[in-house]
Amino acid sequence: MNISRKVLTLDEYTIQQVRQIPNATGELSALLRDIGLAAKRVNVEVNKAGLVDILGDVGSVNVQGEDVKKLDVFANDQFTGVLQHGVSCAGIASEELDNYVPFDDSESKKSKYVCLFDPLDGSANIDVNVSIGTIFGVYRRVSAKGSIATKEDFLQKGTQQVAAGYIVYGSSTMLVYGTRRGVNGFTLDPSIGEFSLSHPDIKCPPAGKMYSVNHGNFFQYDKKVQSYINICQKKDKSTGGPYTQRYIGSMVADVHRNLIKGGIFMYPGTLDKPKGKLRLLYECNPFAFIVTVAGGKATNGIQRILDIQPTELHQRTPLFIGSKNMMEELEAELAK
Ligand code: P6P
Repeated sequence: MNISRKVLTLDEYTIQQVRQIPNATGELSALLRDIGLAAKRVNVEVNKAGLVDILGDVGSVNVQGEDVKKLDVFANDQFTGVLQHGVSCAGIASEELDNYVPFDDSESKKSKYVCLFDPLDGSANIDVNVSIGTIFGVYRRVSAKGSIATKEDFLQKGTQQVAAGYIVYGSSTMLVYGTRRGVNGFTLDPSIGEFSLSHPDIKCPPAGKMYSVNHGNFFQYDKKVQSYINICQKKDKSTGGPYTQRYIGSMVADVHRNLIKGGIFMYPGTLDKPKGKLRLLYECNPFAFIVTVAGGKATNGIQRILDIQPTELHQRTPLFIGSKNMMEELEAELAK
């Protein structure tokens, strides 16, 4: 008897993937389910952040030199905890932690994946109820299974990701993840407490009408970047300009919107920060993987984000990411 199930939950979908992929061990699917569980726990706290004394700074300062908010710490602990107590992850690296954390228990050491994440990106927006998010990337470890994870496991090019995703805690809570087989979006259904497949096979529209950049830094940008931003603002039948400017100041929200509707997000280098602000390993690489699989592009202005060989965990990179046609317009401007 074939029981029809209108909407697959994240768990059902990931298990279906295991059934469909020959020789799949189910480890990656189990890791994604672990992330979904942590996301549900973080979602509860994010949704009540204004009601309980969970706001406000812990008083400590993280490796980024930013005041750490209690939700950052909570989220970091949730994602670290589910991955450490699961059966699929040999270690993690997090924006909130100075160094990577290899899991030294025997079960974790047998795992073949490591995970890097920004547990709560955009946390400065928590106090004003603007959408925030979690970003993660999953790599097959390069060190031997059974041994303790090493730094090389975490310093791999973005092309080596086996999966990447994000959770956006917004008007609804969505978990979006991609593998080489495609990108799928799951919306949290409060009635059953499960992420349910709401956006199957997401494709990034090749053209869009929105550009996202912090105009406050305009005069610090490279002249060619300024020139592209001017193109975005000009009426021009060939480009469909002028575009609408949308910048939330929360990368997950901005890039998610552009992925679904089409658009380009830019965090260029500035005179003060030539490498920009965003982190390569756990902010730019996961989004570059997702947007590229969905048909878009992502560069640092010179090369593909996914091709950059990392040298340190918290290194920054300029980021240009979004719809293929818009990215090619930008690249033409940068090449002049
Ligand atoms: P700015 C949030 O702090 C964040 O890391 C990203 O989520 C966001 O896109 C960016 O910084 C905003 O930075 O300098 O424009 O405020």
